[in-house]
Amino acid sequence: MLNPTTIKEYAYALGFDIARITTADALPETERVIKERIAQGLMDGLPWFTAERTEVSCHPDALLSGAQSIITLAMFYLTQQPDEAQDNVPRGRISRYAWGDDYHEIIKPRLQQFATWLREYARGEMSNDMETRLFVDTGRMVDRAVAQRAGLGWYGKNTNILTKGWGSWVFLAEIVTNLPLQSDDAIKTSCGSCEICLHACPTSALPAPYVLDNTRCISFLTIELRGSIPLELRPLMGNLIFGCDICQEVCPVNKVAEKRLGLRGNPKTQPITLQAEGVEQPVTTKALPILPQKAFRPRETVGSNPELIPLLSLTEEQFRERFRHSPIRRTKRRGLLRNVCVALGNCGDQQAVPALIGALHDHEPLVRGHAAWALGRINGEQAKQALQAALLTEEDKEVQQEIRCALAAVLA
Ligand code: B12
Repeated sequence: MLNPTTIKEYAYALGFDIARITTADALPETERVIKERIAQGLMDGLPWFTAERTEVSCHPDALLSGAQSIITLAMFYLTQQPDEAQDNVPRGRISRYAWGDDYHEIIKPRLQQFATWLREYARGEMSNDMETRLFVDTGRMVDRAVAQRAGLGWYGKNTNILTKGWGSWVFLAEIVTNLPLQSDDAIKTSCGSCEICLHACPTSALPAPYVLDNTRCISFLTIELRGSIPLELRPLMGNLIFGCDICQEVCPVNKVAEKRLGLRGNPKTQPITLQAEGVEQPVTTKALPILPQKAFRPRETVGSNPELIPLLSLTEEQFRERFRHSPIRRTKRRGLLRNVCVALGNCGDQQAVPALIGALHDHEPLVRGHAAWALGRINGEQAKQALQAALLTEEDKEVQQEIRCALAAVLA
């Protein structure tokens, strides 16, 4: 059998922070739970997340014929926050994973390099060809369930995998292979009686431990939802414009990780890449070739709390340029501007009124509708007049309805 330590050393040398191995056995309990969640409507809004998908994702041999092992990997993204401006302009909040480049772009090339190396390393060990399949987030794989089984971390009550050293601030990835490898044991840690995350969620998207209601999760509402944000949830979203970290930020395990890495208590300390106590130390073996890879770093053009008003005047081209490598591309311009309108409505700042009046005439109905909502919430004579005028020319039925609701709020 191949030496699992050598495989893990290569993972660390490639820049992964945790590497563990589990079998490619099916995950019947995971399949049962996921199907139950789907049946309860808790995954509504994600049309691709079906029971049929689960029949593949929970059966690694359906992903790779003859699969025997899964190498589970984590890369932490607990970086220094780009300078948070203290001024009087309305600002939004972007979730931590989106401060830097899209993690799929950062992790995929490393997985490919890993697979190439593994093929070389396994040469002679296998009578048949060695096969691999690589996963990071988007594939039909249950990233968290296999990470838990491999002992990479444990399930937090907010449903994220918590790790020793980096808390839940890690991306997960896997290599499924037909190589037989010695597997690791799951770890016994749990959240104990702590339920801070459940109570912190502003939209009550965590109705019980280990249960997430996708339809209420701000991450879903700001990233995945293509249409209008439900009216009753908008006031609860604060200034979050892309993703949400609240259930992670309040987590005591995460706070310890942030402190350990110098990100709490002394905000000017540079983030460090040292491995935390209790976590396997990375060993860079010179004999193993490592190609340079792009690192996860916050990008200034994206920031973590951008000014909201200028975002409303982004053209399609400027949006593409500013968020070229960012996960924020996923919302498209119209999704981001929709979120910006909601955040501005929640800030309630009169400074935003002229820009929102401009957005009432955006070419996207989605943006016009949410701009109307924001104006209704900010209120004032200027907002009222603009809404009344827009109602005379607006042709889209849904937007007309948004304007009427906003006017009702203004006139109430
Ligand atoms: C769909 C999805 C979403 C959806 C839906 C979330 C959801 N309900 O799962 C939305 C868009 C909302 C979302 C949001 C986020 N996501 Co997401 N998402 C996924 C995706 C693609 C599938 C997740 C899935 O299978 N969900 C189905 C549910 C039912 O599975 P589950 O939550 O694991 O459920 C298990 C537990 O409930 C457990 N369980 C049940 N009962 C009990 C009882 C006990 C005692 C225990 C211990 C366990 C337990 O068993 C269930 C089945 O395994 C994965 C990538 C992947 N391919 O796996 C990323 C992934 C889960 N997301 C990730 C991230 C980073 C996020 C966000 C933090 C992004 C952000 N900042 O906005 C938020 C976090 C929200 C949250 N609290 O979970 C990371 C999580 C990394 C980590 N450390 O865990 C992943 C793994 C992507 C990656 N490769 O890094 N996500």
